[in-house]
Amino acid sequence: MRNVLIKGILTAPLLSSVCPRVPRGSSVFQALHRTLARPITFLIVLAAPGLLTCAAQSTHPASARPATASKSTASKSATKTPPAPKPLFVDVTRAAGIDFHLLCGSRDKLYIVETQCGGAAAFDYDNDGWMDILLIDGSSIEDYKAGKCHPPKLYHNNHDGTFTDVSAKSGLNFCGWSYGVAIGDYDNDGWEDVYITGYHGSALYHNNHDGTFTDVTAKAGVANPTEWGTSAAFGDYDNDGHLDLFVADYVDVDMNNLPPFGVGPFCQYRGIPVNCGPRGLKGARDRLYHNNGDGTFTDVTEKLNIDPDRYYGLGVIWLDYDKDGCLDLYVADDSSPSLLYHNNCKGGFDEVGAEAGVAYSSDGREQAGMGVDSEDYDRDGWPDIVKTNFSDDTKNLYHNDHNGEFTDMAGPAGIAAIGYPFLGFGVKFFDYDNAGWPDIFMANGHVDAQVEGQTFGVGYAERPFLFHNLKNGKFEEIAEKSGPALSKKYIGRAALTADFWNRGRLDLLFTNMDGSPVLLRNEVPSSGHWLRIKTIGHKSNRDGFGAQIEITAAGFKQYSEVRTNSSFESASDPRLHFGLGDATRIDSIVVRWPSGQIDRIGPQPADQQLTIEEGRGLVSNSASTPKSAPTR
Ligand SMILES: [Ca+2]
Ligand SMILES: [Ca+2]
Ligand SMILES: [Ca+2]
Repeated sequence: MRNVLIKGILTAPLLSSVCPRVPRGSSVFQALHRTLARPITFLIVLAAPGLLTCAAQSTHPASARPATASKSTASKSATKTPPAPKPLFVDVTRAAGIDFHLLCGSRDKLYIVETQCGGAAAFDYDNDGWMDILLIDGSSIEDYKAGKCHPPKLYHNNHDGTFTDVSAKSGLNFCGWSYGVAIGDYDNDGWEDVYITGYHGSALYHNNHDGTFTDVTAKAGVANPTEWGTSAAFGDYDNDGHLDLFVADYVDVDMNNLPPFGVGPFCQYRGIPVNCGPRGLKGARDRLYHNNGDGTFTDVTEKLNIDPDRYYGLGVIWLDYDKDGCLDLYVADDSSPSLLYHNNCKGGFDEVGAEAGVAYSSDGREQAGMGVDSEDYDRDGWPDIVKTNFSDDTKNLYHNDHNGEFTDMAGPAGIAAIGYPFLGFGVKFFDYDNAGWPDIFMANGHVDAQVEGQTFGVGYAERPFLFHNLKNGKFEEIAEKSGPALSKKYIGRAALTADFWNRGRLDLLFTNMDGSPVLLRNEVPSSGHWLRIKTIGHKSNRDGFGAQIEITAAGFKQYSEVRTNSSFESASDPRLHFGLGDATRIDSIVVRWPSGQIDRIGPQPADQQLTIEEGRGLVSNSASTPKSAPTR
């Protein structure tokens, strides 16, 4: 995460003495990929004279952008003074009964362990058909050492716009320093279970079907005891019907011997003393746990050669980018190459991030990846990837080229320049206006409190982004036009989407460092028609994670994959939501299950939820609320 100037100095000069783009997949590139993984090399390069010029070339063109972008935005808003439009999203956090304060060490963020808190999940823990909310708390160094607990808060959805804190009886009694959350029904009993990541100790909670959970970590063997877990995700990589678990692990630091604030080359940002790392610190190895189907997991990290270079793992998503029916895995790494594990459909993976074009920036630099999500934003039938990065860097919009490779379209799509000075964390594709085209939400917020008040155009608290899909491969960033809630500055971390009130609209929730989360109710005035699909697997995993769904409406196809874990330390509504625009019916639905089973459903009216079971097809449909017809 440390600044791109350091990254530029460290990486760009190595790629070539004249800084051309190194072709992806070239042997030179791959050799550099391997070389760059070793911290010792960074020090050598840093010390080498004459390399700063190249680094400056690499970073300069883009560094000129933020000033231009913000200037033009400012002048536009100053001259136009449009009437205040109706807000698209309204902050209902307090009105909904959410009363939560995220603790994550000191407000000055003196140590790296104080910078990455804030996991959150939307999931239906009691199977009443309404999405509930789980908010993960952090800790402080003092409390952690003293054994003082900061368990998560579970909020039950009351169906009337409010939530009730049911934490006390939930049994979700995590004690330690927690960061992220993954949701999945690991035992296929039809009830969602909870995995909470933590510093040197994560925990799996089994859902007891009565509003309580039991800590089954020890039996399951997923304690992740020596790593600092951040994001995690359930996905069935071997298609045996049991959800496996991937845990992104970040940095290997000793809580009793944390690197002193501001001391050393990796503890500076633009000349300001800040918390140290992750560069200069030992990475923690990501872990993959195979579900044995009997309530236990086997750590297959070493066997399957997962993260051998111990990159700084932060974001993770399971997706089938080549649509071969076997789930692949993409990991956003901080200050190191991001990794794409191609599933060989034989129980193993080949890491192909560099060849596929998703390991580095388009000009060959390591980036500081934070959050990640996937949808088919241009409706060509293939899943694309969005990834957030550190400040002084563009975020990535990786377009799936259908041949195993991706092209970063952030620049042409209009998300690169505006995002440059921002530090992005949680990120979600979601069709907020039900137009039929996925839009993008990004939660922003820096990791260094010391940047606040500086003059170089990077803030600590930052406003989020709402990128509206213009249906032509481009996006328009409209957060400041969408009302006061998205115009404010936050220190954003997790971000998730859910149809919290079963209205056929996707709402938002994101977390805010050292503060309250933000629950945003979707109030888009002219929302399109919609379809929501809940999947129930039988031979496949019960959640249906990994199922590929293609719908056709008004002559257009939309493609999506079932999952809950993505973004940053987050879990979103697992029910697939499709915006339909003006279409009042869906002509066909095709579900390809991880088992290989294909279910086809014929014409259906819009504006309802369908429950589709593997091998049985459509088993129930419900216009979830009688007055849920879209406002036209
Ligand atoms: Ca519920
Ligand atoms: Ca379960
Ligand atoms: Ca499995």
